[in-house]
Amino acid sequence: MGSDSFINDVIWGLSDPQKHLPSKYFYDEKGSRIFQEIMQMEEYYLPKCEMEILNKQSQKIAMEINHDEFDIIELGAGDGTKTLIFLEAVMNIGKKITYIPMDISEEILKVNRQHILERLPDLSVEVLPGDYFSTIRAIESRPKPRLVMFMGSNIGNFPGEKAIEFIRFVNDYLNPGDYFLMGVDLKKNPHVIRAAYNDKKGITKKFNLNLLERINRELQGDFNLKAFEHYGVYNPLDGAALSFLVSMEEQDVHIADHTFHFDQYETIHTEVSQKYSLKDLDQLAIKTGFSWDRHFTDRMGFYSLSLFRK
Ligand code: AVI
Repeated sequence: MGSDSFINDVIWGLSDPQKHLPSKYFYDEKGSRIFQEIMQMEEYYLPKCEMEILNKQSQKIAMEINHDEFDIIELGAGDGTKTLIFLEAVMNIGKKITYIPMDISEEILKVNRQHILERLPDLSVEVLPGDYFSTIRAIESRPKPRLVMFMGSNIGNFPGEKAIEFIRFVNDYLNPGDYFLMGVDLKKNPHVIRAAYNDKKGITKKFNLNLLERINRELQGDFNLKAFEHYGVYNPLDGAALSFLVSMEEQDVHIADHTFHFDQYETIHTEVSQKYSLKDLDQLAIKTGFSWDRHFTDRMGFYSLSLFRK
């Protein structure tokens, strides 16, 4: 089923007058490895900022949650390294919690569980593997109040109105008095944002090009990777960092039974990484059905952990 929708999405995206490919396909095994490299990059400030907020303000965030006992559901939890800091802070102020990490990868959830329990052996952890658009349904039958977490600035990869749709979708699974905590990259000096998506070592370029490589590998495409350049741009007018692959020559590319023509300098749009201001986030909270919000930022004001209450 997976590769079926991959081929359909690729054919659909490359048939559009402005060619595009969905960024979710970056993350095959190789792409996930390159993403780990991105997370270590000097220019890519996002993980460092999120970590700083978690280290310094987890207790403050935890104190805002008006429940003594609740479930913590994390969407796209990964290995839980960062969340551990938050969970520990919540437990340290005497709250009773169950942690429910959701992730597409069953493997990573095993690592997550082991990791968390080594440090917090008394915590109840119930992993839920699968696509969180489906696994989130499981929380409906749980009677306790809940906090849903969505970290890592992943909300930024939902283009335009899709971010609103997604948060509304999460909101539908919450009851009044439940919370949503989201990691968000903030609008800032445009040079800083631009550099984060145009690193000197070319790791982001490798990440972007891997999408074409993946099409070659899995869909028997014949992209000539040397004929494409990475182009990352940040537009301060709307706060969108956009990534493109630029065809440096006129060429035809074949995938399955299809031929796609590229003019010289024609682009494929591969990703949006939306940046928000704190005012944008207040608006977002209102638009998505929340009645209260608070922002916890790092000392540079680059990044926010934003807490919304329904
Ligand atoms: C996963 N996501 C939040 C990253 C971002 O910043 O949009 C993906 C990424 N793309 C290029 N560098 C990092």
